[in-house]
Order: sequence, then structure tokens, then C-alpha cells
Amino acid sequence: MADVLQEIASNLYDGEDEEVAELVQEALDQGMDPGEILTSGLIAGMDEVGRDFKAGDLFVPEVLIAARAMRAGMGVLRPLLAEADVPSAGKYVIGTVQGDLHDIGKNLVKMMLEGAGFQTIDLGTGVKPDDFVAAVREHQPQLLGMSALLTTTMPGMKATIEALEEAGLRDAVKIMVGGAPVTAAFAEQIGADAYAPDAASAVDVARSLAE
Ligand code: B1M
Repeated sequence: MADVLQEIASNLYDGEDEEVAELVQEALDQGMDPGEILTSGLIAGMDEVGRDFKAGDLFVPEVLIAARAMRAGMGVLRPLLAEADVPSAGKYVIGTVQGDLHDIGKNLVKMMLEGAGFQTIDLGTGVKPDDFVAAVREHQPQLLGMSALLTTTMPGMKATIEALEEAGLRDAVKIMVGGAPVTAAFAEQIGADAYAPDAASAVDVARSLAE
């Protein structure tokens, strides 16, 4: 890997947002391909963050700071990526289910997905089943992710899957669920395609579902 790409990855890991933006610009000035900078610089750094977060060596604040550095780098790269037509890893609609306002974990999942090259459409919190359905109809994503932090709002996931079935859209999208009270058994019981226990695993699961 070119030195500047390694530097982007390690500065991103350390959450150095200004340095990441500068290094991305430096890589562009050296004539590097925007897709290469994204994959071997920014995403490589975020993958490392994901691995260490999963292993318990990094914690939520560090991941959020790394995600901020990722966004700084993406700010420089995004217009060029759009021009270069670099393919996204997939389109991902995400939201916290109806009645639930917790969004820290959902935002972390979203940031990690963006770090892995997914294009995300964030519906926010308290998302009603019909709003998930409308977003699937409008954006035609490969993936739909639902987050719930309350045992009382978990049924909103099942209601959303049923609403997608009723709308004839269930097979158009792969569904991932997560959040502290959610389990793999629950995911299976409600007919979701996958469960991810944390933000780093969500990236691995999304990548395998999008294949
Ligand atoms: Co709330 N709250 N809260 N709360 N809150 C919990 C969840 C609770 C466990 C606290 C407790 O009692 N010990 C409890 C739920 C009990 C239960 O249902 N079993 C609870 C309660 C009861 C409530 C209220 C009802 C309190 C009240 O008003 N009486 C109320 C409900 C409001 C509502 O939603 N309608 C409420 C409100 C709030 C605040 C607004 C104050 C605030 C939320 C702020 C916000 O999100 N913007 C809040 C907070 C911060 C928490 C705790 C303390 C922390 C949650 C959090 O952000 N964790 C929480 C107790 C706790 O967990 N210690 C608690 C950090 C975050 C990174 O983890 O969200 O689990 P998490 O996300 C992880 C994974 O779960 C996974 O990846 C993330 C990163 O690794 N993940 C996914 C998450 N979504 C995923 C989606 C995926 C895949 C993985 O695919 C799509």
C-alpha cells in the first residue's frame, strides 16, 4: 500500500479528522484514483477500527471519533467518487423502529456501513412500518436495517416485515436487525434475514447479504 494510504488509514484510526482530509487531498494531488483512496485508505482504516471494536480494544467514543475522521475524508472524496462513478457496496435503508428513540447504536452501525462503502439512507428514529415500506419502494435498497433498544419496541420489527410482505416487497430486500435486546433467535423467529450483535459485525453481515 502506498505510504499516503497507510497514513490515511492510521490517522483515521486515531480519529484525526483534519489530517485525514489533508492526506486524502495529498493522495489526490499525487494522482491517485479516488476509489483506491476510499478502499485502501479510508475503508481500510475503518475496517481496523471495526476489528478492534469487536475485540473490545476500542470503545464507542473512539469509534465515533474515527467515524468523524471518515466523514472528513469522505467530504473531500465524495464529489470525485460521484464523478468517477465508483460503485457503492450497496444501498442500505436504516432506522430505529416505531416508539423507540434510541439512536446511538443505529448511528454507529450507519457510520460503520458508510465506512465500508455502503450508501445509507437514514430514516431516523420512531420509524413506522409503513415508512420503512415507503422507503424500500422509493430507494430500492439491497438491504434494510432495523434497530430496537426496548423490549417493548422489538415487535415493530416483525410488524415491518409483515408490512413489507403485504406490500409485495419482502423479497426485494434483505433485512438485518440489531440492538441490545435483539437476538439471533428473535431475528429468525420474525423472519429477518440476519442479526448483527454490534456495528462491526453489521458490516460483515451486510457485505455477505449484499453479495
Ligand atoms: Co434508554 N433504555 N430509555 N435512553 N437507554 C435503555 C435501552 C435501557 C436498557 C436502560 C435500562 O433500563 N437499563 C432501558 C430498556 C429496557 C428494556 O426495554 N429492556 C431503557 C429505557 C427503559 C428507556 C426509557 C423507556 C426510559 C424512560 O423514559 N422511562 C426511554 C425510552 C424512550 C424511547 O425510546 N421511547 C429511554 C430514553 C433514553 C434516552 C433518550 C435518555 C437515551 C437515548 C439517547 C439516544 O439514543 N439518542 C437513552 C440511553 C442512552 C440508554 C442507554 C443508557 C444506552 C443506550 C446506548 O446508546 N448504548 C441504555 C442502557 C444501556 O444500554 N446501558 C438504555 C450504546 C450503543 C452504542 O449501544 O444501542 O446497544 P446499542 O448499539 C449497539 C448494538 O446493540 C448494535 O450495534 C451497536 C454498536 O455496537 N446495534 C445494531 C444497534 N442497532 C443495530 C442495528 C443493526 C445491527 C446492530 O442492524 C440494523
